[in-house]
Amino acid sequence: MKKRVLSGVQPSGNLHIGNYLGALKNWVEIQYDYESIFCIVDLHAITVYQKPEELRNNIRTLAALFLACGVDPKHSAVVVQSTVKQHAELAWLLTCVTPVGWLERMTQYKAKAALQETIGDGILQYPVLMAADILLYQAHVVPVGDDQAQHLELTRDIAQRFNSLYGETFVMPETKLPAVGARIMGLDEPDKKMSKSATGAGHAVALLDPPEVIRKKIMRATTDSNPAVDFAALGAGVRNLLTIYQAFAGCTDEQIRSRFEGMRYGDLKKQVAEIVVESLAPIQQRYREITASPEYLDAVLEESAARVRPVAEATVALVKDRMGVYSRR
Ligand code: AQP
Repeated sequence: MKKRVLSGVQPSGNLHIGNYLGALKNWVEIQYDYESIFCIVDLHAITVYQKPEELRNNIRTLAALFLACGVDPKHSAVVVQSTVKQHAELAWLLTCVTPVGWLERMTQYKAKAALQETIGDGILQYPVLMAADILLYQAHVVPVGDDQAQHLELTRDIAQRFNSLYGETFVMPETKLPAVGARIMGLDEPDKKMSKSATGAGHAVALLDPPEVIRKKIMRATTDSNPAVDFAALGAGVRNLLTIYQAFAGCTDEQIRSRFEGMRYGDLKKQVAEIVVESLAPIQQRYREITASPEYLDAVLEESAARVRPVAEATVALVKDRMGVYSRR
């Protein structure tokens, strides 16, 4: 039997090349080696206020983008988290075995909490819900960008704690990071990771940005005061541009060095912009085709949820039974 892979993205804004290189590209490459489940985690998105109409649209856009990037719905399930109610149910059951101190230590919690006037409980519970997503399907492998590595560590801790309290129940999931592109930085602020919720106009290249917008954003990317690429003294901005090129081109460190050593920053940026434009063009074309038939997207989402629901039901039934929570005999 094939092992299971699970990953997800929040419909919290425009999908950017960091999400693509850190997660989606990897999903597409490994999907046939596993039984694959890819989630649109809308219950995670609402841990920070989302305008309802925007959220509704973002969910559909994200589902279409999964398919446009190459997720094959005949093989891989594309699941909207809130349509399989066991995600929320298991999250509560796991909350009850999770020490609050573990959650308060999460760097993403600290960073997000610092931006809010009132800290919603959902922000604290975010990683428990993520643990529930993964453990619900007994996933063996979770391909993510490296900002999520700490949450994966926590998922294993929660699974281990549950297993030691109630007996062997959960599979221990492994984190799978991409070899290149695990952390793409903001184009305007190369010391911060590229993020959907950042507001700077030149921060991120969105997967649906038109070619002229992509070129403009990359040509304006922050570099440093050197005139040309020097591998002995790479600044964060230049390193980020080289990583973006390498991840899209799929070339080795050696090939990158021989192509770009000594190249003026303006020329480097032109080459990065062109490879991003070229790589995103087929995704954008497929996206237009997919969104031309909304019924197709609804059918994929409904069929995917129906396919995974029996696994989710079985896990929750097992967990409730292990914990002694009421279940009909
Ligand atoms: N900058 C990044 N580089 C590489 N991978 C990244 N990922 C996110 N940012 C980068 C990976 O993309 C997947 C989906 O991310 P998410 O939607 O769950 O949320 P996030 O990690 O919090 O990403 P964002 O874009 O920064 O969203 P907001 O601003 O809404 O919080 C994950 O696998 C993540 O690792």
